[in-house]
Amino acid sequence: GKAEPRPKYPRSLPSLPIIGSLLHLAGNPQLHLLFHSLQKKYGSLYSLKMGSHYMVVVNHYLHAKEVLLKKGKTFAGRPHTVTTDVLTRDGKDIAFASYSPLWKFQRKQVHAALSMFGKGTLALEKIICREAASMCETLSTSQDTLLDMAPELNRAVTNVVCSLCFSSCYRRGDPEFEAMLQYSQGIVDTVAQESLVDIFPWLQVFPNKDLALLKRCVEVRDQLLQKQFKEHKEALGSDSANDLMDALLRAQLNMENNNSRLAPPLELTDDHLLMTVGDIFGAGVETTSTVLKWAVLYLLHYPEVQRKIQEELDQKIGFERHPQLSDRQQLPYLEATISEVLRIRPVSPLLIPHVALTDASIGEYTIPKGARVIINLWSLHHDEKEWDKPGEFNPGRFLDERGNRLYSPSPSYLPFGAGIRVCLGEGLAKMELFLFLAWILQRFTLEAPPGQPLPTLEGKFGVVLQVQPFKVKARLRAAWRDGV
Ligand code: HEM
Ligand code: PLO
Repeated sequence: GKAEPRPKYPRSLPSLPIIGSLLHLAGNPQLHLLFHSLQKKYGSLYSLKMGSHYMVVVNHYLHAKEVLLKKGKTFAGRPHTVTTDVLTRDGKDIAFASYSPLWKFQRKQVHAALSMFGKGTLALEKIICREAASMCETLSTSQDTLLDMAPELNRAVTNVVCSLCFSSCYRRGDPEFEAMLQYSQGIVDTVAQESLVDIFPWLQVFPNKDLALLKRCVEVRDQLLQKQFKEHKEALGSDSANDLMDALLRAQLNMENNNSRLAPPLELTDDHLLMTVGDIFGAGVETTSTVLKWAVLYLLHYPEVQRKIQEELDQKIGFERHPQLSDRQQLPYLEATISEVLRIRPVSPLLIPHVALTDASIGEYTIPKGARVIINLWSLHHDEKEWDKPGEFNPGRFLDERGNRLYSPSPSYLPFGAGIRVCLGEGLAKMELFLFLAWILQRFTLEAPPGQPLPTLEGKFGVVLQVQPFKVKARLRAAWRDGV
């Protein structure tokens, strides 16, 4: 017969020490930027082979969509790594678990619970507004002083997911909340970093003290989860499920009863249940609070954007009532600003690595089974062919000439990923971002500390693209000053 055409593999980086030195130059390795810039030399799709791990880096939206959408199931695997295995008890969660029937079941349960407690009802809107009100109170008491908004933003979003997961919330200064802030920061600082070691093992950038810190933080988190688990299990009634923990406990019970009909049987163990809640809790807090911090920082850099949002708020809502979700349609400029923040500083600049579950291809290139596929969202969102001056913060690109909202001005925009691994919290996150920002900006004008250079817009690469700490002055706007 005819000879098979020879497989064509993505171009591979020949001289790894070059990257090593680039990383050293960068000091703090900003992998998304490095992978973005390597396109100049190696094209938009290239590979790195290090030790036993073959990795492919995707920088173009056509390839990204092929991986996530067209061949989503083929590329739905996740790698095991040392740190994520510590965090998730060897991948018993959703985000860091590879594709399996049980993973599918976990996703489905969470999806159902989130829509049940979320968009269908007004309950979630009420919770978010309660937290927005409390945050605005705190901001007005520390008016005109320089304030790090991070803990306040963090408490607000924490309480939203706390309500959702456990029907509980924290007051200011609650020691358990302080402990939570600490462990979560510890996890963000250490988890998924060793993937660097996988790529550049000679760098030894992952010292053991980081692993020890991660283990300590995970232990604190696990105690907190365990306590909620126990309380919910004891209180579980026969009819109503009040939160995600209840919903999963109920699913676990149903499963035990119905398993005889399922072949092969699935088992949602206590570990799976806890790690699933841990995922939603962790994702719920760290992603949304990070975006809020980026939004505030960009408003300091672009006061004219802040002014425009406030004009829109004043016109469409005024000062007699609070913003609500049904105002979203009426506030396209605020919505466009949120979209632009998610473009210019994607929370998850390299997504979570995908793994090819079978031999596959991307474009004309052969991808072997087991390859790790990194989607560089940063490259998609900063592609000069798709975005006019991608480095510039310009909410206007998400509006048409009449000021109407453009949902996606370019196909090269995927802040929440796509396909079977798409973010589970997109709806929730968008509600929170809209309401928190609308509440804050209706009442306050945010200003940078006077007489100092503006805080840096440079992110810190990690499992989320973090904002470096900065302070703001929240000034009560004129209409609110005479006591409302
Ligand atoms: C996964 C973005 C908020 C839960 C992801 C992924 C991205 C993302 C890019 C990875 C997709 C992939 O690997 O292909 C965001 C952004 C958020 C946000 C930009 C905020 C603006 C949330 C919230 C929750 C959440 C609030 C929880 C309620 C998850 C989960 C996954 C995920 C569970 C893993 C899905 C899987 O692997 O199957 N998110 N997310 N996210 N997100 Fe979000
Ligand atoms: C954040 C710190 C928490 O303590 C644990 C945690 C759980 C789920 C992770 C989240 C962290 C970071 C953001 C992640 C999320 C799952 C999906 C989300 C990775 C590590 C994104 C943006 O992909």
